[in-house]
Amino acid sequence: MSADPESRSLVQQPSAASDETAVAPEEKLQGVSRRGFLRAGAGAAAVLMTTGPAAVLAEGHDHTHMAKEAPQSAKALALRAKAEAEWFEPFAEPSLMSLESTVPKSYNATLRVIMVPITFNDTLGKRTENVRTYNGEVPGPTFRVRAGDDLNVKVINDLPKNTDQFCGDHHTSMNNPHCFNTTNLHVHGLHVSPKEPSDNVFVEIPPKAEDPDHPEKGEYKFCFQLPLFHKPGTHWYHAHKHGSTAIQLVNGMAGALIVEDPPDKPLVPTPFADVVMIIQEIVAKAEDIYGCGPGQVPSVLFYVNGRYRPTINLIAGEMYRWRVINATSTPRGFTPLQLRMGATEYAMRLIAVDGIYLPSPRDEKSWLIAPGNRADYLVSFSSAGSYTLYKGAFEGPAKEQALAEIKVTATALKMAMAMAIETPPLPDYLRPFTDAEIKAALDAGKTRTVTFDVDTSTPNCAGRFQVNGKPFDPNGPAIEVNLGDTELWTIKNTSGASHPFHIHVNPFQVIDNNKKLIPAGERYWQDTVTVPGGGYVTFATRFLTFDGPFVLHCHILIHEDWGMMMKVTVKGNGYGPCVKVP
Ligand SMILES: [Cu+2]
Repeated sequence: MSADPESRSLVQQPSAASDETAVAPEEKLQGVSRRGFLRAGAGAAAVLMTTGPAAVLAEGHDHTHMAKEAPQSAKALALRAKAEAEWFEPFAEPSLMSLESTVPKSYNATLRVIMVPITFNDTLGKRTENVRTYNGEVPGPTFRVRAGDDLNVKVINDLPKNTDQFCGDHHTSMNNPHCFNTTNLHVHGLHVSPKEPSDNVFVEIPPKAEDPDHPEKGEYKFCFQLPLFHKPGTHWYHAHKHGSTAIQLVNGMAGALIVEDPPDKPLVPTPFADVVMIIQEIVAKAEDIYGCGPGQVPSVLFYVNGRYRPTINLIAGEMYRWRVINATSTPRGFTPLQLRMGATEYAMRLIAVDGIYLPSPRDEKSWLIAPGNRADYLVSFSSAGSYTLYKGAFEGPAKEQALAEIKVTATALKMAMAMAIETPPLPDYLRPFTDAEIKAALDAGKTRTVTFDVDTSTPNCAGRFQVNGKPFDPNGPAIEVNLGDTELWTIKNTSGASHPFHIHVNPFQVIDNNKKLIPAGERYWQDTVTVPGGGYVTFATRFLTFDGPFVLHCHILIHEDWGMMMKVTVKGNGYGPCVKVP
């Protein structure tokens, strides 16, 4: 959405002071200045926009179409009012994680994994189901940290004992979903060491209840030391224990992990509010997520921050940063994100993908956010109105669904903002690939092909989902690369449907998306890319900073649990876990 081209005033008006707005003072949290955020209910956090340089307004998008909307019939309005009364809740952000600090830039936090009853109110009716959560919340609380921070997270597994049939039989059960109450923690998008006790997804934390004499086995203390040069951005954390990843995610075990912009190089202009929006499907029972084959899984609804079609209240003329995280785990979760009023689609200004700023913002009416992906937008509405944020239809079971209602109110005080967007510069390790670097990698034979395969000859789904023709084997051969190398990888998808490829630790830039060459100026960084059925994606990547083993996998996490994952080992002398990286 763009501001009204007629309004070129850059004069700062006082914050629109409606009943729904409160100016939150700069909040001092453990010695680190942190901004206020949108809070439960309709409250809007407020940081007054700073006066930016005078700027030419961006092209307007379809706002003239608003006048063409046909008035809704009285019956339609009555039905909508009834639906709103029954389901629609106010928007709420996830809670903010409490970070305790004894030393500057070193924080301690606790994630307690517990089964709690959560009540859902949606088209399936009002019901209460027991789900696995972090700290009893769906989604989990939001972490906000900065480059150079040392984040220590203690995970306490207070889930009940494992009772599922394949738990405890590692030999035959590796790619059968198993041990639904054993967990671990992955920091998706962070450039940190993959070695224990950092971002190692081979860690297994059993429920404390399994060994009452040794409750310490049910606790694990992770440390995530962010390099001083770490990129800012929207990242996330979630459980990643092979065999239970998908069930724990669809229960709700995911949360935002925001690396804030450097204070000396902020996003300009400063958004009025900085809002986390986590898209989740919520399914309580394992049998409802791991049903093998069409028709064996129930239809699923999608939620934003644990709420069904929440209503987001915004003020016309203000600019909002939306940090959208796709935390879904099934083929239904592909989300082309769209903003509409009636049948009219509006472009939203995309500024970052997978947490990393784009070389220049782009206006997108429909942007595919696959399971695992993030997308950051700047949105500003020029006038009052009601809009709907949609998860558009994708392939097969990925049906269209309204995700949130957006109500924009105008105030007499607030003029639409003209703005030139300046994003913080990327750190050197994310400099774009030059043709020379790509050619050098080609000449040195630093190319590799990875295939995602679905072997339909298997009797059930366990082991059917494969990488390079084999289901996941943690003890099998790994893809080995050298620290410091640039490589060109082609990910081929031999199946008939799309799969989102994800790799840990280092992001990549796609240079060829299924025969569409991406020019240097349009490339951007990502850690998850959708590989179309029968197609391929070629990307360039650098293995930097950290050595050790990690994984690549399909981010449709039921596929990962069924075997679509492979180990990657970076050889060399990189920084170890929990070590300051200058
Ligand atoms: Cu997949």
